[in-house]
Amino acid sequence: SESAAMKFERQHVDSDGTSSSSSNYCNQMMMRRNMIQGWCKLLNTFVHEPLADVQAICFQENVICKNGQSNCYQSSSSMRITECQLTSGSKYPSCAYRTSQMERYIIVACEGNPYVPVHLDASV
Ligand code: PAX
Repeated sequence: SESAAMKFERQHVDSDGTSSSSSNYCNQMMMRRNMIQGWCKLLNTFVHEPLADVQAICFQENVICKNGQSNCYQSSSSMRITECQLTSGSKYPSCAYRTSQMERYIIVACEGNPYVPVHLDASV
């Protein structure tokens, strides 16, 4: 079955994705990565950097997570990301997303041994 680390990679890492020039990127990726399952996820971030660079964030600046836990880390460099925001009025299973490219520091929660990202907390 899928580990938490594998689920994070499926939902949040698209290293080869060109910083998504297509306005259809999110509609395609949310489907292709099996994220339209029972409901429309409101917000999802894809990171367009090498997996090793995303995994390395677990050893960068320790910050408090939104839920108060202390296992969050902020990237020391800004990263190329695409944010997928559910458009108002879209109804499952027709989840429609707005695609926005940006350059942000990302904050991930890490767990396990090896210590790897399992949750994307925010981009700042
Ligand atoms: P998740 O379900 O929140 O977390 P996501 O990141 O894809 O998934 P399982 O066993 O799967 O339930 N975990 C933690 N979660 C939160 N905080 C800490 N510190 C933590 N440590 C471990 C995946 C797993 O990580 C575990 C948690 O128990 C889960 O284990 O975000 C809602 C979703 O939107 C995404 C990120 C979330 O999905 P919210 O609003 O609750 O923070 N998302 C959110 C995003 O992609 N981009 C964004 O900018 C924001 C704000």
